[in-house]
Amino acid sequence: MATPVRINRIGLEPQVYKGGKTTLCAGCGHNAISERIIDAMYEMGVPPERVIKMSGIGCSSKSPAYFMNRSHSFNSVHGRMPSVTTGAVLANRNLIALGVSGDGDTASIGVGQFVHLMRRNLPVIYIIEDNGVYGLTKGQFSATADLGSKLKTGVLNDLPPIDTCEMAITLGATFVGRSFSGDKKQLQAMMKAAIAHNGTVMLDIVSPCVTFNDHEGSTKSYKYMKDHEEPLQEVSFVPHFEDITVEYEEGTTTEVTMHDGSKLMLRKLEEDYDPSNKIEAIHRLIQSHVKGEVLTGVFYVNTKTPTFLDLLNMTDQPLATLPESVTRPGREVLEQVMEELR
Ligand SMILES: Cc1ncc(C[n+]2csc(CCOP(=O)(O)OP(=O)(O)O)c2C)c(N)n1
Ligand code: SF4
Ligand SMILES: [Mg+2]
Repeated sequence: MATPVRINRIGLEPQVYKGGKTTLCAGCGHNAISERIIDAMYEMGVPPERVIKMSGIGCSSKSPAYFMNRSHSFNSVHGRMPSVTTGAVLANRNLIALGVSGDGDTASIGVGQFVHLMRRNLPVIYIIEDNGVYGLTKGQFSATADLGSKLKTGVLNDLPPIDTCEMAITLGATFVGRSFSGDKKQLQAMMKAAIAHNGTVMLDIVSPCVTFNDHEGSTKSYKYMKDHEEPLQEVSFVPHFEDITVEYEEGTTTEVTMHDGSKLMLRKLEEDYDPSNKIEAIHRLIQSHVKGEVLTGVFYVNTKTPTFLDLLNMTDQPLATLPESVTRPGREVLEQVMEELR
């Protein structure tokens, strides 16, 4: 008997969400992240044609070629993905923007663009595939490399790192978390919640570079992450279209209702943590650096802040599909404007 074909809620097979064959190194964390994106998009039943895959330059920025072949894709200039994505989303608000960047692409050359994207609450899922090095240009330290981290050549990093999650929370991103490419369960749940969020999602995903930064002395290696990852919560996600009741002991779980009615369940592991409290989020991140831990989980969620599209009072119909008669002022209007300026 033939095996029944698995389809999602919009009738698509998992195969449809796949991309081209990866050309990244075998074992690169970025490949595992692509797999989680494929699974999350399939499980959430996202129409691939509505997704725009945006990226900059780097091994990480190449990875959109390895998932969701049927989606739109744009490989921008190094560090410039945020502005190109902003333009695309403003032109067509029906698109689901998924930006994939690297730690170099985001925290070095692209840091100015990153900062301004984070303060706008544009609906976008911004992923940093964070390996602490410039993988594509042969493993120089990036600005997220930890103080004292060692290169394969023995060179020590003598600068403190930029914590992109701290920055994103401070600046105004409304869904911020950190995960690890090797933590399948946590990453998968966070990715699905990211798809359900309406606003700026910033996920920093530690993603070891097996070729240049996976040795003893590196703080972005698989071994280091296995030894130092400190999950803040157990993250589960119940999509709005699945009628599942999750039973937890009273007081042990924080439930966040996402924009589409999905539920994000954050099961407390050690103490009370309120993901709507910005100050607490920053405090825990700073504390984790002092303790030498890599804190993972959902640090901050805010489903109330208006998005950039609301702020600009954009029309419900995407600008890109409005007829010229509506978007272009006629001669009379132009003459009136000229008259007013006289
Ligand atoms: C304007 C510009 N400057 C420098 C480069 C060289 N360059 C290419 S990729 C890269 C860094 C990539 O690092 P990261 O974003 O961390 O990606 P990874 O390869 O580690 O995934 C650099 C400096 C470039 N392509 N363009
Ligand atoms: S060089 Fe590093 S980041 Fe680039 S594909 Fe290889 S393992 Fe991945
Ligand atoms: Mg990198």
